[in-house]
Amino acid sequence: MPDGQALPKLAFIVLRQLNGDTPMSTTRTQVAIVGAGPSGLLLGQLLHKAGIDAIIVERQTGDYVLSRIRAGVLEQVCIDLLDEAGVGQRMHKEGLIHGGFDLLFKGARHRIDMNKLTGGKNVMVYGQTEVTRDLMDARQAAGLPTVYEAGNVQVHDFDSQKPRVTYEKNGQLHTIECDFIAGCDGFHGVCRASAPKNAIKEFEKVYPFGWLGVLSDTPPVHHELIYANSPRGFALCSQRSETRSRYYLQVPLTDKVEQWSDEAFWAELRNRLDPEAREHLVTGPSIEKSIAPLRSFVTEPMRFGRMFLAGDAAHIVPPTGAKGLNLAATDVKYLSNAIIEFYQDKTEAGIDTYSERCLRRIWRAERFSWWFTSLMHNFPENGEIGQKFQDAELDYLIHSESGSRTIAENYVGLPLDFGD
Ligand code: RFL
Ligand code: PHB
Repeated sequence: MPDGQALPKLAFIVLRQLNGDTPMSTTRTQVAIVGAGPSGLLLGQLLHKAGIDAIIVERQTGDYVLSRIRAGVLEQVCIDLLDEAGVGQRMHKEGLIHGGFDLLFKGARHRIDMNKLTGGKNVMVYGQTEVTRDLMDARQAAGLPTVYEAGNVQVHDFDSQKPRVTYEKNGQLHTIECDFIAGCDGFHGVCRASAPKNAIKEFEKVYPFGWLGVLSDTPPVHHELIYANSPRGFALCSQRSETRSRYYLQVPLTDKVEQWSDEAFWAELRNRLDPEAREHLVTGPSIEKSIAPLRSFVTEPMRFGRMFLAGDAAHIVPPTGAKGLNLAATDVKYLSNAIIEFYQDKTEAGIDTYSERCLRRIWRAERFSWWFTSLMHNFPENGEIGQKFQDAELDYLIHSESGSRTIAENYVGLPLDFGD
């Protein structure tokens, strides 16, 4: 045999296996969940509440998963689900209820009173990091299995009654035999990539800009969120608590985070705000800074035999309107209900309609996020007339009650039975 070091790692493992000296283990569970982001963890918790076993395999460490700063706004449907999963206590204590948000354009701010316009509905400002931490803590407290740092995760035989998930850890090859695979592994995951190419259709729009986000331990500039359309580009003033702010700026896709000093960020944010906000803005050192690309993306269908996709594994929305995590939560609700019905009521009805039910809700949220993104961002290719159209639409929205209600009811989230 040639020098083993010259062989690719995978081939080396295969050879060791053939020689019979690679340790292997096989475990059995009902549902193998790939990905320990909010979708995978929430699914695991809801299944556990119903007495269904699941193992989660995650390729990163728990700390890494918690270090990703993402969503900040939860819809009522998501809040209810976290309560149902038994992890809502801290969220109710620390989360901030918001009944409105501001639209800033042509240098002036206008409040959308979501609460009044939707008959009493609100959203909750509570970071995805905290949601994830609450779910992780609950999983650990219940002694439920999560495999972090699982390498080379692969899904097999999901077109049969006996699907399997394999992964490598500590030089060992592990197999999980299961009834179902839940692909909760995000946009870059392995599950969607493993679906047969002739059975999957993908719809995608990539936007010609990204969001530069800064997290800072400074009091928020305003008690509610401000979405700003300025000729210099979009800006968003969000928050995580009364002492922690989250701000975003529209930046060219070619920008690198290293090019943006804290000073440059604050100066540009100030430029995009109204005089009052500019005056109230408290700046400080960033504790996180990153650039996220924006895309609209949907996979159809979301079921492949006994493998289901949920959350960012199946769809991405641009973050304008804060729908991503909320959509992931409703996928998980439909999926957990379908799996619970399968075991408890011996029916496959929920499984058979999973994809269709999710996609109806997903396309509505995709449409809203695309529309809100198109309304609020600067598109130089549309010229001055593009800015004029945006200003006119914003002017209509804030002065027409039906216009304001349309944005409010989409922002708080359409009811689960909308259109049924
Ligand atoms: P995640 O969070 O990406 O988690 C997937 C997990 O799967 C793991 N993984 C694998 N594990 C094993 N084997 C493999 N081969 C694997 N490949 C991947 C990953 O390591 C990861 O841990 O998807 P999930 O759980 O579906 O959750 C979706 C949400 O994270 C996402 O939709 C939101 O963050 C989107 N989003 C927002 N959503 C909201 O509802 N409200 C908001 O205010 C909001 N703001 C945002 C956002 C997303 C943003 N970015 C950065 C894209 C703001 C931003 C800037
Ligand atoms: C956030 O706080 O991260 C956030 C809030 C609202 C959005 C997007 C992101 O629309």
